[in-house]
Amino acid sequence: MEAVFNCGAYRLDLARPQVMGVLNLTHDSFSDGGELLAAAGIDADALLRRAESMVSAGASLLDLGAESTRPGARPVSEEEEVDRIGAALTLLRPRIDVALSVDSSSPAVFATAARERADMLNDVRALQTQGALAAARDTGLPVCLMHMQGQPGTMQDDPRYDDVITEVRSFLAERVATCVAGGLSRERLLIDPGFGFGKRLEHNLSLLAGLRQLSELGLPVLVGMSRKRMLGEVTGRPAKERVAAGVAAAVLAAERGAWIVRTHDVAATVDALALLESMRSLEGHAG
Ligand code: 7PJ
Repeated sequence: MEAVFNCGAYRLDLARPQVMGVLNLTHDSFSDGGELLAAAGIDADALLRRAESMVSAGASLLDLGAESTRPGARPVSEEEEVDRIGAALTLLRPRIDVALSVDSSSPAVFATAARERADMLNDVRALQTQGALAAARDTGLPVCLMHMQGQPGTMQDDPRYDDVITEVRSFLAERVATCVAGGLSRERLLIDPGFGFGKRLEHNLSLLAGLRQLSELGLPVLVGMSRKRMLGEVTGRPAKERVAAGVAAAVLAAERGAWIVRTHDVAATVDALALLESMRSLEGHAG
């Protein structure tokens, strides 16, 4: 029987890794800040072109984010976030035929996302913001719950763990239980260890190596390592030169059971995962 994940208007094949393209509607993202914004808001031409090229490169989801979580980033007001996400969905929804995800922690943004026919919510705060769990539940959409230690502005100051895998897994298990108790069914949930969110290199590498232990929670796993500092620490390269390391990270994660890989570099990631999948099909291996 084919296993599918119901993602808004889309049904995604759980037996094959999926690629999620990142569309940043922020001025100060470290990886591609400001490229999709104009003085008056979103740059519609640039955004549509980027989205279309990610879809033709094989992305099955696109993730729209308007809040920068980078330490030191200018805070974006909820109103600004609602406006940018609303405008982006109004532009993309009729023109882009893949699942559209919204990267936010805000109840008002969740409501806008559902109204503008987004397919998924992606919350780096795992629905811990006041009112977020109920607002997400009411959208009927699936939600990715991510682990973060601390808060974006200060999370990299001094991250500490006794056992990072056990702590991240327990946090996610607790959030899943709370969400299910709050009316979000398990079928709507995904989990993410949150690479780079309150983690040193050694923590990120332990999580990557031990990713299988997160799949044991029985929920689809999403990972995002694309262009992140952990790749810079390993290669010595600046953000835009981390594509090869990011692709390697995507393959290592998918081999360890990750289902969705969130990336800025869709074409290269899709090709690399195609190799993994062709090898697996020869082995008669699934998952
Ligand atoms: C992640 C995210 C991630 C999920 C960002 C960046 C920073 N959402 N949003 N997982 N990272 N679920 O793209 O480098 O790792 S923003």
